[in-house]
Amino acid sequence: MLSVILPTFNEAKNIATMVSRVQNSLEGVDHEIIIVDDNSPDHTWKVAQDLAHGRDNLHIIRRIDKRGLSSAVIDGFLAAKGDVLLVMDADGQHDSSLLLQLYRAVEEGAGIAIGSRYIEGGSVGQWDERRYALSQLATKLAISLCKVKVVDPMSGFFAISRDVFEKALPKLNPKGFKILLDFLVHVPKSTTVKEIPLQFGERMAGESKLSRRVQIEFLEYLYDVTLGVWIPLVFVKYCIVGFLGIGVNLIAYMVIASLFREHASLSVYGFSVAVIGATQTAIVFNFLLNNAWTFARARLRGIAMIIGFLKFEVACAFGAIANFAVSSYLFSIGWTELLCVIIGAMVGVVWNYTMNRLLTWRHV
Ligand SMILES: Nc1nc2c(ncn2[C@@H]2O[C@H](COP(=O)(O)OP(=O)(O)OP(=O)(O)O)[C@@H](O)[C@H]2O)c(=O)[nH]1
Ligand SMILES: [Mg+2]
Repeated sequence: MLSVILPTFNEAKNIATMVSRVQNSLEGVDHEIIIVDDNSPDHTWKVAQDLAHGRDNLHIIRRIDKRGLSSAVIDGFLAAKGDVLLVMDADGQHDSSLLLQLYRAVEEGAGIAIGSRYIEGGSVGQWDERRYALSQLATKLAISLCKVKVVDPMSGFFAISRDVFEKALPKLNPKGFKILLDFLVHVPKSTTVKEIPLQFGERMAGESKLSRRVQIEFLEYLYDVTLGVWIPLVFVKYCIVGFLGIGVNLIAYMVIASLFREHASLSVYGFSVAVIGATQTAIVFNFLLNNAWTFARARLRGIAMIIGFLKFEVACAFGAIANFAVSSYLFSIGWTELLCVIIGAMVGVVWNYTMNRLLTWRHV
């Protein structure tokens, strides 16, 4: 049996045409269609639910707390009954006459069958030069990561056997748009891939969701499956923010200290106020940037943000204590001064990063 997954976000005007195209192309073939909609503001889910009345091979999954193409496809696959799982865009860009060929290719032994825009006979349609160049670059980077030989690892139109899906499932990283790439990075090396030429068409109605954010998510994905295996991206971001925080601390110190300076000399009181003021400024800066960027997925708002800030202060204070304890211990046993300071700072960073992940931004 074939399960066709149609991920949708604001495709209300296209979904009825898509369902009938799929059904016409699969006449006589045992199949089901699963629409996975992320609670679209244009009520695609409602249009789809109305279409599902009286059809027992059309199912709708409406997700209210999740957003993202890759994770939508995985949720669709998880709900599917078929032994072959297929995904297709719901905007009309994928030629439904290939459905049967992709299905048959997997039935005849391929682990994955891809509608490929870059093999002979395929095309990307009417892209401007910039999008074509970006896609070429992304494709080259992607190919270098794949376990198997493939020409178009970034296609959104492919079929996969249940067996191969199950094997890759525990390792998947459903970030962003590129679900096929994620499979090709995680399938067993022995998986056979068949590519069938696809002429990428024009979107019917509505707008593309391929935003800049999706492109950044792609870069993040590349990091996650390479260096990120050893050092998680959030930790790298946290360190970058911390590094910028040192600059903010320094500038804030100079500004506040200048207010207390009289004839080029600074009292102990003035120095203390400047240090405390600068530290607090840096803590606020770090918190805001971490909340907006490092932990964007678990971003805190309103009251939760204020409570989160207090937790962040506590975590930073503990980080400072850990820093102090380790560096002064190393110094007391005779280590060189600079090494003590560096190791102490590193322990402090890892300590408050861990505390903040556990306490402040728990749902990353
Ligand atoms: N469930 C779900 N579906 C999505 C999401 N983003 C995109 N989609 C669907 O995924 C398919 C592909 O999205 P498009 O915006 O057409 O992306 P694209 O085809 O790569 O880019 P264009 O060529 O610019 O259209 C469409 O059916 C979208 O409705 C999402 O966050 N959640
Ligand atoms: Mg599209």
